[in-house]
Amino acid sequence: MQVDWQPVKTYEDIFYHKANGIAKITINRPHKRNAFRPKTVFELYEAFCDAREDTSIGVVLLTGAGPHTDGKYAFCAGGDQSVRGKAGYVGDDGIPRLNVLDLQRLIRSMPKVVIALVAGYAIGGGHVLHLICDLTIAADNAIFGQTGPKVGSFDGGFGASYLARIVGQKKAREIWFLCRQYDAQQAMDMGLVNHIVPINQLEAEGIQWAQEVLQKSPTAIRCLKSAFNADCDGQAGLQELAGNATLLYYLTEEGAEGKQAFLEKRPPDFSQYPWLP
Ligand code: S0N
Repeated sequence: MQVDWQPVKTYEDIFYHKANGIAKITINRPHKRNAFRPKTVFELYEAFCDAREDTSIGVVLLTGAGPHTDGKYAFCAGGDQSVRGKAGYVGDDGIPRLNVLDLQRLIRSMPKVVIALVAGYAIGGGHVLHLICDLTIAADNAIFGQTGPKVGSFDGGFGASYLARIVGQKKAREIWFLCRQYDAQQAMDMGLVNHIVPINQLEAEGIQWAQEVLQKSPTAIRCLKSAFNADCDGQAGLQELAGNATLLYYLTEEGAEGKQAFLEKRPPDFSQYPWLP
């Protein structure tokens, strides 16, 4: 399945396209196995915000450009270690950051379905990025793993606790403590991946899944996503779920009566709305 991707904006570290209700965001640093620097993350954040705000978009595909000139593919190899300073990843402004955490929260909380299309390496912070996505489709050459304890870092947030929710405590500890790499089938067996396809079918499969989602009710999908999140995300998760309840209430005549009465400077009349059991 193919669509006619239209470029949205030109960036330095990513590509950003849209077509048929789908946004496609591609990390474009194949010479670094698509490792992210602060600029990459700022660009990703901007594109994801645009996709969230665009009411014609229901699904975002997140993927990595490739193959590199050496023939190898990567989804993302995590934080760019060559710009890692003493207190975080350092951008052109000289300020150390770990701004990927903002991106993780945006992907998780946006009321659209985000699908990771993983070809090649999803390693370190790149592995956490695919983990955060709602669904993951892997190419048959995909390789998954964490490297933190090997390279002097760790993600104790979603990268640890949400990973454990998905693969279980024992397996999550194995993944982090041993820093092994796992192939697509092993990742599938752990529940990290929804589907595996040959590399040349990865994007078409992603489009197919996106189109299936797009046939469904946007409100049902947004409430379900926030309900899944609420289970793990504490008060922030409840805030998301409750925000959707408020949205639905605004859409009722009962909710509108309160606002209308205030604007008309009269007492509200809720008498026609039953106290349902
Ligand atoms: C991906 C790997 C396994 C691929 O191996 P392969 O195929 O042998 O290729 P290489 O020759 O190693 O790499 C090709 C070129 O790409 C460069 N490169 C690859 N990865 C990175 C990277 N992460 N940073 C910078 N450059 C990278 C290589 O240097 C090489 O370049 P040339 O050709 O010029 O030599 C293998 O590359 C690999 O293991 N990469 C490193 C993976 C890694 O350790 N990533 C960092 C892990 N940590 C994070 O991501 C932390 C960030 C984070 O998200 C976070 C979040 C929340 C809280 C805390 C953190 C945190 O931990 O800080």
